[in-house]
Amino acid sequence: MGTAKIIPNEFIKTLDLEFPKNFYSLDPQQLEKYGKDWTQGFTANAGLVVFPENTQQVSEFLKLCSKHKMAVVPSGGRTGLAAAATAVNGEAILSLDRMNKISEFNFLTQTVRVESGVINEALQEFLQPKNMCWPIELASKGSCTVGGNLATNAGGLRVIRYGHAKQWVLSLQVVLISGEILELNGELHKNNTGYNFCELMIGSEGTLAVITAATLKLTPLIKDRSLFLFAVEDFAQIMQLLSLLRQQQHSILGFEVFNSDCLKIVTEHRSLPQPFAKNYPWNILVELENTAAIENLLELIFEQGLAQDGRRSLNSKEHKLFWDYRECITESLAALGSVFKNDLAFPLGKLHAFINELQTEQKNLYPNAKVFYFGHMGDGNIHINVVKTNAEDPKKFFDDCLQANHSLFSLVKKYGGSIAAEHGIGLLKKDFLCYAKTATEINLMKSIKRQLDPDNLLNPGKIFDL
Ligand code: 2HG
Ligand code: ZN
Repeated sequence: MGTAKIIPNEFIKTLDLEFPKNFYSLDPQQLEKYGKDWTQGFTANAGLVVFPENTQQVSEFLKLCSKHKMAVVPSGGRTGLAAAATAVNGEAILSLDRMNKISEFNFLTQTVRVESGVINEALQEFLQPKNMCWPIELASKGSCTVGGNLATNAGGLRVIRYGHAKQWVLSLQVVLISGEILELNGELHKNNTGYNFCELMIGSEGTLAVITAATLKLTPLIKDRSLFLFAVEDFAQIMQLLSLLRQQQHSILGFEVFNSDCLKIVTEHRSLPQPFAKNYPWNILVELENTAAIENLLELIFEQGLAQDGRRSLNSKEHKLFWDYRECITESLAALGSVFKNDLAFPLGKLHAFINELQTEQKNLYPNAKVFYFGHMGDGNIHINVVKTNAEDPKKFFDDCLQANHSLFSLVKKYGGSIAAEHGIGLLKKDFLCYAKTATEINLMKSIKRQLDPDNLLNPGKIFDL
């Protein structure tokens, strides 16, 4: 942990006098815990952490921060992988942990109102008995919060069917750095009245306002679903398989891909059985809606030579096992040692050529490290994790990977890709924003930021430096 910043006495005095007991903590363990997210390579250096219980307290606290020019890092479940929720300069952490109420569920409007500290999985558990869901499903669902999902415009395992978080929001409550509370969009499905501030806030990584509550759109839970696991020799088969499913008008709920190295580390880390008699370079997890229409899908796929092996999950135990192969990749990689994350997106037609070129280049880019390929490839999103076991100097490994980003992102640009598909920019990628946006676009983003946060107090240094 870095050296904690000295918080001005007057600031602390106001907290003691005007805020509830236990509103803040200066405890070094708490500062370490709340000072960073899951991103490796950054050291937590938080000045204090506050735990408001309602929007009014968030507003009062931001007013105080404005007055004292205290920088603030909004903080949800801290599962982010771009260091957008990491404090590196003695900022105040504004944790939304205590704002976790779910209310106003409504069948007529198919919406639910939540405070932003609600854990994603707690929301799904609340909705399940009603046969409804908020279809943003993430491997980190047990820890990530709805507020964090919205601040980062989270994607996850169901984007192929449902899109990103921003598509599932009707209205937002946000607090500006001035303390002003805004209710954005008034729960309207149709509201073409100029610029859409609700959309602007979603994915702004806590740099424009603090999201305190939202009215979320819901969709019926699909119960009639089938899960398949395929093994293929050649990446080309993956896209052919997806194409076949689409030609046959299957409703795809998930299309996840992971290479054999990922499968190996998950089966080892979690002591899981091997799914197939033999290992193949790529594995594909396919979830489809409607069991009746797919009785002979496996036969058809084998007949057309689109997979070397394949299984359909036959019961809930297998269903969980198949998903575990995919969902446990991140934790299994973390257990191996130092991990450097890349989260890239491509037009579907370009993904294969990009992977081919990267596989040829990877030894030069990442000497002495192992590269793991997995992701939501049905929507063009690939997570490329570079791993060094027992790195003697993790900082050097991290810096070398950052340096390699220049070559990697040039390649991403060549294939019309994005350097940040779903994890955002945060601290991790801000120096590479020019690979994603033009100078004009970056300047426009900066002018919006200055307008809403003139003193650069809300999550400063995230996405870009002002
Ligand atoms: C996932 O798809 C997450 O499981 C994490 O986005 C990806 O660990 C990663 O790189
Ligand atoms: Zn992902």
